Amino acid sequence: MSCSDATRALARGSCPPGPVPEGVIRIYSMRFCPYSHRTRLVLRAKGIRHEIININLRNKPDWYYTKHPFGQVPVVENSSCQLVYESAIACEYLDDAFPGRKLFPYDPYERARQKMLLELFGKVPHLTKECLVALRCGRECAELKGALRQEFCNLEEILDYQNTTFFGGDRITMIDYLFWPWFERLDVYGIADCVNHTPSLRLWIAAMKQDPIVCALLVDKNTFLGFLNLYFQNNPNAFDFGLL
Ligand SMILES: N[C@@H](CCC(=O)N[C@@H](CS)C(=O)NCC(=O)O)C(=O)O
Repeated sequence: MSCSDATRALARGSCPPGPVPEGVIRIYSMRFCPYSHRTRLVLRAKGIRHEIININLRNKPDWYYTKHPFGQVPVVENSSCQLVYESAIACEYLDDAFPGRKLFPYDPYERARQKMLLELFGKVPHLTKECLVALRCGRECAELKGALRQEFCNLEEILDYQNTTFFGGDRITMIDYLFWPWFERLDVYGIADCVNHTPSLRLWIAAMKQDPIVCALLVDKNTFLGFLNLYFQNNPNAFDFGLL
């Protein structure tokens, strides 16, 4: 069993993996996917024994559609063949189903509040992706960046109002891990200046970078850029960039 993500992505024509061993959780993932990143952060934070199966999203194995109706990652599978998809739902499932540090608060109001924050965050994934695509295609993206800055201002207001380091209080909780993957990517996507006017959010980013779980999954910038270069050339080997 490996919890390293440095495995080649399975593509069309590959054999489906066997059953998930007892006591292990499997995640179908992609090394550079922010949604999978969320779920891998939670697996690590909770110390859950897991194996990672990477999927080639440009050349998906046919069998993968038996794991997810649209063939998206991440999907979590347990040894009873139960499948959970949608990253935020998979993260909540892992938090509920496994012992150890609880990432969502017990308090019903605080838990509801984290879910409201997740809704507030809702436009960020799409906007960051749109900015990336516009920049990579040489298109004007001032308007998109303006919209993203506005979303960041909303998050900044929350931090300022709460006067806490993290979104759930003074320690890292689920909501921070659910947000983090998009902030880790701002630099490689070429849009780090979108947080220039949100100092509290920048402090949060700095605090997140101190977290050992976040550090363990940080992707080296050149590897990420190498992936993006191949991805935007529609090269199906993009997903294995940086592997020997
Ligand atoms: N809402 C989903 C989004 C997952 C998603 O969009 N994953 C992307 C990779 S980053 C994917 O699987 N893309 C392949 C496809 O849509 O065919 C979640 O939160 O899990």
